[in-house]
Amino acid sequence: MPQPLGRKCVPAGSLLGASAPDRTGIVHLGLGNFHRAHGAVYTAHAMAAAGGNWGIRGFAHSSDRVVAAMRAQDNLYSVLQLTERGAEAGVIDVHRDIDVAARDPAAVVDAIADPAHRIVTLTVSEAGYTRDPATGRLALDALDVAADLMAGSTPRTVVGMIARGLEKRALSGAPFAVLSCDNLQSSGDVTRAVVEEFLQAAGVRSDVLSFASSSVSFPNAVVDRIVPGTTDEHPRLVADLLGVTDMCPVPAEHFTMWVLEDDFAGGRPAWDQAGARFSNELEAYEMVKLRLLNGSHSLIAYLGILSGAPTIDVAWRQDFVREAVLNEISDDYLPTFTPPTGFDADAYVSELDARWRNPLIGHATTQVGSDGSVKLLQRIPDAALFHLRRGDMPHHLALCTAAWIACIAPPAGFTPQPLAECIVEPARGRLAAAVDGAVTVPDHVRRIMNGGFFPDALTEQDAFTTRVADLLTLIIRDGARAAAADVAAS
Ligand code: CS2
Repeated sequence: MPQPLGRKCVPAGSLLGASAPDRTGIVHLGLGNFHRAHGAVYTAHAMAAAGGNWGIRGFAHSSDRVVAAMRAQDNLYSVLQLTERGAEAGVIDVHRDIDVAARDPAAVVDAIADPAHRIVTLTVSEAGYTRDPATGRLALDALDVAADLMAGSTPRTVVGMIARGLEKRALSGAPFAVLSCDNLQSSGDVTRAVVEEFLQAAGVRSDVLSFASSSVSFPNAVVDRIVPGTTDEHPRLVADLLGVTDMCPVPAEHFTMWVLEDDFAGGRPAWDQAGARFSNELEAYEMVKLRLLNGSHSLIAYLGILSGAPTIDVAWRQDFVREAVLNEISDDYLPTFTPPTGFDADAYVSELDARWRNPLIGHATTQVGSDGSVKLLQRIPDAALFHLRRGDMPHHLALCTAAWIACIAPPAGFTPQPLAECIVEPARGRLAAAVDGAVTVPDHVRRIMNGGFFPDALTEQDAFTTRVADLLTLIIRDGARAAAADVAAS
């Protein structure tokens, strides 16, 4: 019988990097699988290389599942690397206190205010930044943001917690960095903007605002590692590989990448000695990652869901999906940006091919397809506008938008594959309200495009809306494959 993983039972040679000291230096919000297979692993390796008091004070957003499982294992867990050559597992030991933010948001505020903590890292997903899709600014009208802005309230939103923590920390004046590890363009700049908008709307004292601008840094960063959800199979694999029972292992691919701006007001772990890259070409790396990987991922996911493919590798192995995605990369994405120095597009795309086809990952198309209303904002509008403003039509970006609508807000009379119901989409209700009473597919699409779900600059482009409506009509009438064929012939 395998023993439960815990401080007394760490299989010899299985520790990845170093154990963190008891003192915590990082507050992390979002204890999901991505953080546990990405930032936490870099931090463990950085401490093995160069030491430092960089234990992590972690907060899950609202679910107790991971926190309860990790606590029962002295905050340890394993990362299960799934490659085509087989699986490997290693143990991570960098989290010290862990909690659920929703249960005690004041504890998050206090942790951020504590001068011992010098970095706040975030994996809160695109939705966690509470931005208005039409303007990109903090959604001041959203109920949860408005509630957080009330004087004396305990903040519940991520932005509210960071802002109130920063306000309290201004008393000590201890500098720190807020590092977004989510798939956002200009992630640091965006995070600074929403936090400062919150502080201004909350009417904080001017010394808090000057503390924010002089002593708090918000480095931009690009993160990359495909990390699916944990299934019952993963603890079994860990038991086989390490001989211990781990109730919350994290499966992940072998590939991992982190590119950051070196702008940490309170210091940082030696992440560079753990494989992270510090670069001044952040925007170029962002374009590569958010467009070529994430943008393509969305198209694979929605075409996959519409054709009944449960996982990315199954979707990707369909010729019509591969053809659409490869053309999306070459025609719609690559022309829109200047890549980083030395970037080799062919090599990057063949690496993507190997990553997406890995059958052991089992990355659910519905996981990638979830939260499309916030994810697509990073993946479609700017690239689409690049072409539309030149009078060209980005057909594959229109296809991705149409496929998303077909899955999430299908016109009356069309029922997508049952998989579509497993997509988590916070805007589902608002989308349904927007299309209520639409009589034709073009009307349906127009109501979504003009309904505040996309930036105004894109919704002004009638030709794009028309192309999305045409493709949605084809999806409904003849299926996703036929719509992709129409795009291929355009
Ligand atoms: C995916 C990402 O779910 C999604 O939207 O595109 O989570 C993707 O797997 C990661 O960004 C890879 O680094």
